[in-house]
Amino acid sequence: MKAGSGTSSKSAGAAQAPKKTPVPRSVKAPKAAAAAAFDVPAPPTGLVPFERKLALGLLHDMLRVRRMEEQCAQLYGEGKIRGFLHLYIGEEAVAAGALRALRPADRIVATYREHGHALLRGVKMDAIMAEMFGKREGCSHGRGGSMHLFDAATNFFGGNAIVGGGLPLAVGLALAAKLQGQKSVIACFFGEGAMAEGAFHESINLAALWQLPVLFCCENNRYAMGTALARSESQTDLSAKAAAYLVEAESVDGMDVVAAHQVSLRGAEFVRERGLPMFIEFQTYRYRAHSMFDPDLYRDKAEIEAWKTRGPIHGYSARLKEQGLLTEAQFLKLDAQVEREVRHAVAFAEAGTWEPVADLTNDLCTPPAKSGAAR
Ligand SMILES: Cc1ncc(C[n+]2csc(CCOP(=O)(O)OP(=O)(O)O)c2C)c(N)n1
Ligand SMILES: [Mg+2]
Repeated sequence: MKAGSGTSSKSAGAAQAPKKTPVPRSVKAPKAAAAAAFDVPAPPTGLVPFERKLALGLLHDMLRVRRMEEQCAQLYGEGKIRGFLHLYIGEEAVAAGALRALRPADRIVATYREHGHALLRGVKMDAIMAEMFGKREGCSHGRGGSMHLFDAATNFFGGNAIVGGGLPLAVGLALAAKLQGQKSVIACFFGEGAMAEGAFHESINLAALWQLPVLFCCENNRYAMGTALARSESQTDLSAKAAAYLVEAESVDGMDVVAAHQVSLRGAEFVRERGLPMFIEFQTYRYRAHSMFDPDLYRDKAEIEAWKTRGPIHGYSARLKEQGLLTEAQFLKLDAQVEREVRHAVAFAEAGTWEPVADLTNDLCTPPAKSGAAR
């Protein structure tokens, strides 16, 4: 895995931001692509076995994440959001399926690709957008930016820029929950690239050894920056890798929100009731580049198009329509409602305030600088 870039939260400055590019509206089914050429499985089909409220709720969740992030990409091009920005576009079914399986007292730990997890956990879109802008009204008071969304009130423990960095935190939270006799689940989201890090092996080993309630949620989007899984790992069966630690492990189609939700319900119940860890591999795909700085030269554009045939939103909408749970008019209404929420969030962020220079040493672990003193 190539290290070194993609970790700093320093603002890059508007001058370095890429030129404004049109953001495609991407929930329509693409034309049939040569999916077979890239070994892309057929799109998920079949009955959506949920009652209508939940079925539409999952669609709403995915749309909120998609539209918010499309807007973020646009704002990045305009220089209003700066620094690093890692979009989750294409992977929404994972966060939507998993987060609806958790309870308010459960705790979530995520990566730098965490905007959707924060939103679906209950962090307000306004507060997320303000954080993206670096404004004081953001959920991390403008100090974190895209990679460090945090909200104690909803038990959302970040946002972590270090690959694998959330895993030991999740194990610590799980140990605390166990020692305090709480029956909560600590859900930790991480990419398949993190499974090459020592932190993964140390964390899953301790969780298994000490019987800690961690739900390990691996979002296998097939690439760690520009490195395809098979180029860096001898064992590409991620469930087998986790199972080596004697942890219950499952792999699931992460482009299918139905499967993602069902496995997450099973996983959360297993962890909560048995007090043991469980590992889930969600097989997914990111449609956008790794980050806004990535020219995305390591994969064929046709591969991306082929994966779009499995798009989690249009595929699921089509299934809902077939079942009579959704009409096109209802879809458009829902989408318009989400658009309004996004517009409100942008206006909120625009109207937000910058932290005054005088406050810059607040919340630091060092004594405040005396004027003129060397630091
Ligand atoms: C410890 C560490 N090494 C390297 C990096 C640089 N880096 C940022 S993201 C990334 C790829 C991680 O891929 P994966 O875990 O699959 O998550 P994805 O980005 O695909 O969601 C790398 C290598 C980092 N942030 N932290
Ligand atoms: Mg990855």
